[in-house]
Amino acid sequence: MMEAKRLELVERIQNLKKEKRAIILAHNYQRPEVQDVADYVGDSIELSRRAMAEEEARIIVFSAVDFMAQTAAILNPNKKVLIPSLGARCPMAQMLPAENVKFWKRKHPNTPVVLYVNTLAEAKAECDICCTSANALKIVSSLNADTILFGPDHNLAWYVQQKTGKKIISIPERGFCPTHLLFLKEDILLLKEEYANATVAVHPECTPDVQSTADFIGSTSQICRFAKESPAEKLIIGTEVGILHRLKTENPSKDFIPVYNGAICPNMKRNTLELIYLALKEERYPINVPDNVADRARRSLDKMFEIT
Ligand code: CIZ
Ligand code: SF4
Repeated sequence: MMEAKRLELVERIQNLKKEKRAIILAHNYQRPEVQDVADYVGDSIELSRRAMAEEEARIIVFSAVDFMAQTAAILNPNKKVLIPSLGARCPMAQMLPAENVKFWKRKHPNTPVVLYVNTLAEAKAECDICCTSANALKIVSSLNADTILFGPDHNLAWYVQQKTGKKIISIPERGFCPTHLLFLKEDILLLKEEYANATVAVHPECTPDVQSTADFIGSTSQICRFAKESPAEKLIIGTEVGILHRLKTENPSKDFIPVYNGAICPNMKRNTLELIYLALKEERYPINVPDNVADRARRSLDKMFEIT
């Protein structure tokens, strides 16, 4: 985008924000110019909690994908939550509709159901407790059961099974993030040769093969914290490349090497500066979760908060 055009849009966005008592929250995977205009950048749960803390705000522009904006709306029933692009929909969340959760529950009665936050509200309403990739181990360990139904990410399920020793039944059998599937173990091994002493940090949505090469496995917020606290000067990063903007901004003296530059989540990138401007101007697109669904989904989220 032309610099003059960008500055003009940023100014209009700032004016509308004041006029409408709005705040902009952007996920770690958002475009750099979107992260720069946001009041906060973080993972979906951090941002939802941030929205809860902003008592004065009337409007929350949640620049992320569908399930994340829904979570923010569920946790902030008295605020208007807007998503800039209706096309920003996470394919992983669509892999486990509520009907399928019910099917698996019938198949394995009396087995607790833990759902990753990457699910739509109707699915969350069907589970016992939610988790994020940052707290999945803690949540699963806290349950008084040896077998757990867990979805929709098969790779995160594998990670949880390895670390907790519990039997994890992955629902659906092979749910995945198309973007994190782009990382290959071979690419990481080559980068490790090229950048001697580099530390490898990857997301648990990566395949077990890729996870096996990593020095650190964690959510986006955990990778950001690790990058700050680790003495490593060079870090090889295996998650969506949007995170590199935040990593470089927060750690200007360190080198961040993406495992693969093409690991772009097209859904996340649908939110642009123009659409954020239009979201504020026209108060579009409001996220509406029916009360009965929101109440049940909130219960699953609250149970997670009680444990973490
Ligand atoms: O909850 C989020 O923000 C997700 C799904 C990604 C992450 O690891 O932070
Ligand atoms: Fe969904 Fe993967 Fe995109 Fe995250 S990066 S929103 S899990 S498709």
